[in-house]
Amino acid sequence: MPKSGTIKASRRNVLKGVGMAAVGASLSPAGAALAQGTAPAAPKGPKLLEMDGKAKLAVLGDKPLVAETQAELMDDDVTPIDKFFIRNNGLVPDAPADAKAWKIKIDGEVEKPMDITLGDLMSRFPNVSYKMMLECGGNGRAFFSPEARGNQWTNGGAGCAEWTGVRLADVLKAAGVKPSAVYTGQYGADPHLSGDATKPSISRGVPIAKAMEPHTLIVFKMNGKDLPLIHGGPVRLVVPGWAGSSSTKWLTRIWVRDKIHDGPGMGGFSYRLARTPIVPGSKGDEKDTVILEAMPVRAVISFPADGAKLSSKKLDLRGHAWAGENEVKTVDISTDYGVTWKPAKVDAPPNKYAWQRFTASVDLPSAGYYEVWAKATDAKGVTQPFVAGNWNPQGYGGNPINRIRVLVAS
Ligand SMILES: Nc1nc2c(c(=O)[nH]1)N[C@H]1C(S)=C(S)[C@@H](COP(=O)(O)O)O[C@H]1N2
Ligand SMILES: [Mo]
Repeated sequence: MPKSGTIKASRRNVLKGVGMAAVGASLSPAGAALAQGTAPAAPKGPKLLEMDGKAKLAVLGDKPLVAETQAELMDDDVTPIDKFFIRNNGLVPDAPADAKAWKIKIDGEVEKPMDITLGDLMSRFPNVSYKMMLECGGNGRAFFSPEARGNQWTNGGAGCAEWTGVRLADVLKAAGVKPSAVYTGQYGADPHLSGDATKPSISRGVPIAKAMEPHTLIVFKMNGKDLPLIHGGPVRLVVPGWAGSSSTKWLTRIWVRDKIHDGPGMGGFSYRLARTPIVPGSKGDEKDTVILEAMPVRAVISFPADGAKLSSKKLDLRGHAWAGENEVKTVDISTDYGVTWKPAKVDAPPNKYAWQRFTASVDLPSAGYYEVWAKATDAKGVTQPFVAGNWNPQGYGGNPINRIRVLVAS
């Protein structure tokens, strides 16, 4: 079977010849039932996160901590904090004793550089709330073949929280952006993995136009609660629809640059796509890359779980779809490996950059094994490929059609 969709999630186990059993065991009790009798022993699933205030997310890396949200935990309209994915590049800084005294520096190509406390920021500028996607640039990396370097995200490096903060545009306008401004250079308080606090773990930025977009926020609340430390509290950026790496956590400085920012995470192959398509598995040329900005269109079935055993041939499924800068127009469902498709019902987003609920009722023709596929298409007509294409060394932009496996009981 080609590596694609959810199938690749269990690739290692598939190679060991246990396939379905592995997925069933790792993703759902129902799946375990489905797998009964199909494999000699159910192998271990992914390591599950054990952290106060967090659900048992799938751990992709320990140091730095990286954990993704299983598809069946992506079912809420607004992702609860405990189910929200975690992506650190360095260590987690200490929580400040007084969050309101946390300082953010705005400098560089501005008329009036400032050092503003979080308390002042909250009271000086209008507070706004939006439900918006945050998605790791590497989401979908696990679907690339051959394997691309980095955390093997399936589709769970994404969530839609309600973020409250102030518009970065309002703050930059108060600082007086000079005509020479081109890009932001953003810094956080998290120490580098080596423990060297003077070395940034990552420092990314965005073009001034995206920084000035009214949904780009300096955020201090997540789902109405003080922003948790693990998600960048007390204050972070949220640059919605774009690779999550630009959404700097533990924000300490926005350096307005007169050129494209060159901090750690901006160079090499980091968050870059191949400008000219390269042979999968080849080295590529750093000079022939472009910066990854908006994330691609994606649908994820959140119910039922991959590997579910269904008691009826009638399946009411649901999930979420999103498309970076764009709105999702249609989601289509196939239960015959893409031969025929049926449109799902797609809800409008509550605001720009929120994910959209889709629901569908499908009648499976008989008892037995089926795959259910979901494919989203955005307002510009851009849809998802059957396999992760445009291979690049660090595996960005992998968004093949989502696939789950179900077994209809006889
Ligand atoms: N300071 C800082 N900001 C950061 C990161 C980081 O390691 N340090 N990781 C980035 C990446 S790659 C992503 S995908 C998001 C993840 O945010 P979350 O952990 O709240 O889900 O934060 C971004 N902001
Ligand atoms: Mo990320």
